[in-house]
Amino acid sequence: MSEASDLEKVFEEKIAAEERIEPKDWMPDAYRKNLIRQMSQHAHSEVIGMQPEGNWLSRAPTLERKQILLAKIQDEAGHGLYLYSATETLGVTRAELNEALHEGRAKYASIFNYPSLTWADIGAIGWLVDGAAIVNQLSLQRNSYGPYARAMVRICKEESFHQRQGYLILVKLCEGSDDQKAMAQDALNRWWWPSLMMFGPHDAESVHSERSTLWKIKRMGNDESRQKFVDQTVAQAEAINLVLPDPDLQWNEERGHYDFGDIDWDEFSRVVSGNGPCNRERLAQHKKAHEEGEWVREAMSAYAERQLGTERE
Ligand code: FAQ
Repeated sequence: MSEASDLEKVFEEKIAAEERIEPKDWMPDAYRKNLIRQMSQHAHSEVIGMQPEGNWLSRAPTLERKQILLAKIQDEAGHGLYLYSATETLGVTRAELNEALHEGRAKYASIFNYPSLTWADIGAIGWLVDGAAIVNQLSLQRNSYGPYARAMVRICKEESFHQRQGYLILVKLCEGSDDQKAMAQDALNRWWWPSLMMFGPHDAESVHSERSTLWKIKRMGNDESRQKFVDQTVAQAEAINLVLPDPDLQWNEERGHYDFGDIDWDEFSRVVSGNGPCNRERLAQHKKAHEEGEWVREAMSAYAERQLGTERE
């Protein structure tokens, strides 16, 4: 047997035995590339995802709310950092990953191309967007690549706090005046369908699912995760008297799940291909922040080089 097929056999055996693949292990090139794609997109989502919430930092209704929101947004930056670092273990640099984002070769989650128009949107983002992210990410804790799976553990714990802080914002609004209740319902109406799109296309349309499932990069299908999210969210909406904006939503006794309406896949394609309500703004803001940070990167690498020089002397 050739050396290459020996290596491939060891890799496949590890996957079958639920062992983790680590950075120095041999792995097929397609496995490496697929991981770089998914993990870097995930990292970009965490970082771009700070923008809609950052929009409300200066207008949070109380100092306490501002502190909570600030902490949440800082957590998202941290998630981006763990994920970029984990992606770098696959032999790609952070500069290359950012370049791919800026040139439109890498994606980020479609949801962050929608505007945050009112304070209730901050509640809806925490409740729904973090809620959807957790469903997906809990399963990713069991993915086959060690650095990615381990990064997910802390990220999920933090997302859980984020989901609760968002839901609490809506609980408060729903206990308030008629205008406040209407504001909460309006935010839900606008964020519900984009949240369902976060899970990606139906499994039958998914480009990467089959390969990713075989390699245990993905542990749950897009449709299964989406269904799980719908099932858990219905009761949460009912508890605060909000109505999910879907006339087709109903419990299906036979399936033991909620049935729900069709997603507007044309809208999804538009947003993913760069033509959502805020795509240009989000990318322009990211590029601006990146350019403004140039001097920090230069200073850090000059410092690192100097340290290295001192150690060699
Ligand atoms: N948006 O073949 P599939 C968060 C693309 S973190 C944009 O099914 P896959 C925290 C997909 O990339 C949220 N593009 O792909 C937070 C592929 O295009 P490509 C992010 C999407 O990878 C909260 C094509 O469509 N979470 O929210 C989307 O097997 C609040 C075909 O799709 C993650 O990234 C989409 N929604 O399954 C932060 C989790 N869906 O690459 C701040 C990790 C699909 O060939 C505030 N990622 N596409 O050009 C995953 O689990 C997977 O990548 C999926 C997609 C499930 C998202």
